[in-house]
Amino acid sequence: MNFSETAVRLLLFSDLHLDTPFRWAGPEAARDRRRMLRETLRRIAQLADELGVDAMCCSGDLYEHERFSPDTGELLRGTFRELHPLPVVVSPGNHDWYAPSSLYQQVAWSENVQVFSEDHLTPLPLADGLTLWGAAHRAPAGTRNFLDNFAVDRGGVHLALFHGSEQVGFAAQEQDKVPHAPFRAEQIPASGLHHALVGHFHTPVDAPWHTYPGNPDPLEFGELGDRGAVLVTVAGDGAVSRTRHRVAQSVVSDVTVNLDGTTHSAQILEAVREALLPCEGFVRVTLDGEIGPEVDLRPEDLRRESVAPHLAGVVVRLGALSVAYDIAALGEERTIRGQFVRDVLRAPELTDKRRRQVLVTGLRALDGRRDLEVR
Ligand SMILES: [Mn+2]
Repeated sequence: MNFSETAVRLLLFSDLHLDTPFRWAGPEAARDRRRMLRETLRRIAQLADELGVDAMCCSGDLYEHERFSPDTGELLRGTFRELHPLPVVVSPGNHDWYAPSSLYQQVAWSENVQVFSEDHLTPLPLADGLTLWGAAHRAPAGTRNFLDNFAVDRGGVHLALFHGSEQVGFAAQEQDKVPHAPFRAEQIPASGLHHALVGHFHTPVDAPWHTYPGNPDPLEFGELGDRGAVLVTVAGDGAVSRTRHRVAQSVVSDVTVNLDGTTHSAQILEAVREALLPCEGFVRVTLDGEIGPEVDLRPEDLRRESVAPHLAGVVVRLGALSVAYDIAALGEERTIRGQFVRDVLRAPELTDKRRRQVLVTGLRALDGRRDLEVR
């Protein structure tokens, strides 16, 4: 293929996280979610075929090292082999790090599969005049910046494929994580690369010098952005254009149910049922509003079987939920809880918010309720 005459087209994806545990879901729902990830891989491969791309590229976290099974290896081997002779190129990340124990070294890959295995960028000629540079994480943590002291050593157009944390995006994408293979965007052109195809951030990024496809099938609730597989078209002068394709096989959504004025638990059940009626797939329910003090609310009463048997999974969380106690009236009572209210109202060291939390939690405990920890 002579690259100067015709553009090269690559299908990029990352962070599929096959076999991820989905700890927030029950065992059955989690298994269902993992099946969806497998179907998403099949969909991406099918898309590569439909689009007639020149290569399929994965920038890491294809699967989870601690959790993969022989079935995962067969899924990957079979899916990639069916694409033969289309090149399939992988740069391992921090979850699918390259080692003797990894699938990358255990599976008998077809000859179209190329896995980068060095801890520094090495060249793979993709077409006449187009070089793809890739590297591997070789441990689950502590991988250094692949772009430090790197410079291309030949002419033509240069792309990089690796798993790493772009430093400006890092703060927004992962507040409390340690950066893996951190790099600065300006290092990409400075090293002679025209563009970097990267993985690790789950929220998609289309930056001038780099592209994060984002996880293609939902891993969490509340994921934003146009995630999926990215068709990357590379022109003869190194200019890159990107088209995003949705490939998700799971349906995941968020619903907020307002419980203002609720006085007993059957009303809550009804409200949640009604809100979930038009939904499908996996839904996270957030409860908010002000409920009466007598409501016996237990999230375990809101299991999928009782509120929405038509859904694949339901997760309930308490949002800005409060209890409508009449504090002034309670403070007049000649009772233990009246005394409790007076003591808390007099305590000088409490902020207003904290005072309210102590009152509501204490009053619920005095009512014999430990069901609801109020925020
Ligand atoms: Mn990662």
